[in-house]
Amino acid sequence: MVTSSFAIVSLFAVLLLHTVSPANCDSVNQRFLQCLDNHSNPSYPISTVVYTPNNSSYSSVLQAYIRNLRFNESTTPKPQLIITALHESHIQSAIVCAKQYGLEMKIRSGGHDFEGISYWSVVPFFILDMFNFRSINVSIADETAWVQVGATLGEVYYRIAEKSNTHGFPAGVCPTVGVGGHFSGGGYGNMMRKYGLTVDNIVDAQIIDVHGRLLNRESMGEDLFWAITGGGASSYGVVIAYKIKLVVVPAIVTVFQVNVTLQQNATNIVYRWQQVAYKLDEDIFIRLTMDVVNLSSTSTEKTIRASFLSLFLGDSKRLLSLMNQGFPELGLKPTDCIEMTWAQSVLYWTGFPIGAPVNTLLSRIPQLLTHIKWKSDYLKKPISKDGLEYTWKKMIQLERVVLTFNPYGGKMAEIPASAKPFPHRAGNICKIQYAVDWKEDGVEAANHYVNLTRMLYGYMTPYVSKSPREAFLNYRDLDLGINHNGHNSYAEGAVYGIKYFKANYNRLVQTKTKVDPDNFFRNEQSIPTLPSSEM
Ligand SMILES: Cc1cc2nc3c(=O)[nH]c(=O)nc-3n(C[C@H](O)[C@H](O)[C@H](O)COP(=O)(O)OP(=O)(O)OC[C@H]3O[C@@H](n4cnc5c(N)ncnc54)[C@H](O)[C@@H]3O)c2cc1C
Ligand SMILES: *[C@@H]1O[C@H](CO)[C@@H](O)[C@H](O)[C@H]1NC(C)=O
Ligand SMILES: *[C@@H]1O[C@H](CO)[C@@H](O)[C@H](O)[C@H]1NC(C)=O
Ligand SMILES: *[C@@H]1O[C@H](CO)[C@@H](O)[C@H](O)[C@H]1NC(C)=O
Ligand SMILES: *[C@@H]1O[C@H](CO)[C@@H](O)[C@H](O)[C@H]1NC(C)=O
Ligand SMILES: *[C@@H]1O[C@H](CO)[C@@H](O)[C@H](O)[C@H]1NC(C)=O
Ligand SMILES: *[C@@H]1O[C@H](CO)[C@@H](O)[C@H](O)[C@H]1NC(C)=O
Ligand SMILES: *[C@@H]1O[C@H](CO)[C@@H](O)[C@H](O)[C@H]1NC(C)=O
Ligand SMILES: *[C@@H]1O[C@H](CO)[C@@H](O)[C@H](O)[C@H]1NC(C)=O
Ligand SMILES: CC(=O)N[C@H]1CO[C@H](CO)[C@@H](O)[C@@H]1O
Repeated sequence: MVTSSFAIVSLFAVLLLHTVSPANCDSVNQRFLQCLDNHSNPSYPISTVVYTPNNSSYSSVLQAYIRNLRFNESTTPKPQLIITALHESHIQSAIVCAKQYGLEMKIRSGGHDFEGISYWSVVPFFILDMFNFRSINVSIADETAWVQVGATLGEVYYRIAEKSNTHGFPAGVCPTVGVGGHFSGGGYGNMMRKYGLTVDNIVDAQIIDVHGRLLNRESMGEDLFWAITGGGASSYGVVIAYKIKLVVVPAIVTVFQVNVTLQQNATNIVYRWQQVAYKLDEDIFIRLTMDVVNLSSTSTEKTIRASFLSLFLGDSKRLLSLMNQGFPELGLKPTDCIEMTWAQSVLYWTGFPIGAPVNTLLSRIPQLLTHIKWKSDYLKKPISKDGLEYTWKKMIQLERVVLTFNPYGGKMAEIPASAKPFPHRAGNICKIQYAVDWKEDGVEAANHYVNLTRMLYGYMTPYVSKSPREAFLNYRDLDLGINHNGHNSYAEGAVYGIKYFKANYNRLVQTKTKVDPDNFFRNEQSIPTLPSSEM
């Protein structure tokens, strides 16, 4: 706590320093632009994709992929320029010139980073925006696909579903999330108990490294391939595309959502969920979300609503029989079960009405665009009924924080913790997430709501993983520690690195030191390099 509040205070100090020196930036900018031109491939002139604050489209290009309005404030530091790369040579020029002028490069694909670190920084920076790299080539014959980083998950799902109703891919549940950050940071979704994480289903990648070389899995080597499948690619290079292995899904899947309040025995059912959800047949995934609601439409008294949202890879008959055996306490009824295709289930899970056309997956308009703060935790032992009741009491006091448990077990528990940088495998009941969103702009509202997640996170301390208190990289959380000047030591990086990666942190640092010894690819929570004496 001491370290993180210090980090936050210092962050704002640095932020103030940098907002008052625009004159200097302009001349850097001119030379930087000239450098880009000098290194531009004449067949693909870079000037057509460079936006400075002078271009009338600069603000709309910047805002197009801001997916957390907490970082859409006038006080949010702005990039000196944005390069909306259309060709690999644009990426190579950006790297060469950023190295030459010491300008920090932020890489943005879908812009869903919870802390917005793909599009703002406390030091002078520019954005390499990858949204134009969005081609997807699906081969049902090979059961693989090449997917560029600027594609969204919804586009990936749609392109698969267009060719086959018995193939799918295990990635996140929100269709507008970008491939670049999601795939490089782990990626989980409602098929993880059957097929593992997104990164467990990636077979190749293309990356541009600090020397501007375009590498594939074979030429980058297994260490780097391992690092960019869960360790966050932004410490290592610019990923262009990933090759994924499709998975088999039934032509008909079943979904349900059952809600119960405290008055409807929620405490007992939630208690039971913790014991069974991670042990059920791996075709069943039941997400548990708890929020605070009014007791009734005529009462202002508060209660907790526990919502059980499920995807089952099979028909409703088999689901009902498995639930009767494994989790009868939920009381699932035939009328709760809805059969549909896998692609339709993606839309159902993200809140679209039943019957929404499948091409809704192609929409890049986020369903929820607001101010957000999320945090994560891991649960290793069931919380006692007393512990649950204490949690409900605290949630009702805070009112706005939504608590979600995503069950692990199944395939997740079979994959070794070192197979990928993501270490949270066997021994976890579920991942916990804390989420709050709000409508009001401004620092005051942000401080108020962000504090709510920190308070609940504090109350949950006795129940969750310890030493380290584990966290999920794709749920980026700057409260866990921050890299002020872009040059963390091994120990400073370990403050957040061990929470995200546990023992895998070491291999990430060693790989980083090998492929980017001068630490060009850096951000607020990047992997540090080792001094040469420690190699
Ligand atoms: C509404 C919402 C729902 C979510 N649901 C899920 C979910 O179901 N499952 C889950 O696992 N996660 C989920 N997430 C988290 C999400 O996976 C991460 O935020 C992810 O990093 C977003 O990827 P992006 O490309 O959209 O983000 P960006 O903000 O573009 O990038 C995130 C990070 O990756 C880096 N990066 C991006 N592209 C590249 C690249 N091409 N090369 C190198 N580095 C790159 C960025 O620099 C940044 O550090 C959700 C997030 C949101 C906001
Ligand atoms: C760009 O190239 C021109 C002509 O070769 C050279 O004079 C200039 O210094 C270069 N500028 C930068 C910023 O690289
Ligand atoms: C922006 O325009 C102003 C005046 O129109 C000019 O002085 C400045 O150099 C331009 N900056 C860039 C980065 O093009
Ligand atoms: C982001 O901020 C700009 C400038 O204040 C505003 O015009 C825009 O509407 C905001 N974006 C969203 C989605 O609210
Ligand atoms: C998909 O195929 C097209 C045409 O061959 C090619 O231009 C594109 O780069 C491919 N995309 C990926 C991600 O491999
Ligand atoms: C509540 O749950 C407990 C434990 O599962 C069960 O024994 C009890 O019968 C349930 N009560 C009601 C009213 O359903
Ligand atoms: C719940 O009650 C509050 C008053 O405490 C009221 O403002 C709010 O609109 C109610 N919410 C719903 C969903 O009815
Ligand atoms: C169940 O709870 C969820 C919140 O988790 C809510 O969105 C949904 O509308 C609820 N469903 C019903 C039928 O009340
Ligand atoms: C949240 O705000 C309250 C009231 O200002 C304060 O006492 C508390 O320390 C804050 N908690 C955290 C975790 O920041
Ligand atoms: C994309 C685009 O139109 N960029 C222009 C922005 O403005 C500079 C000059 O200031 C032009 O060179 C770019 O072509």
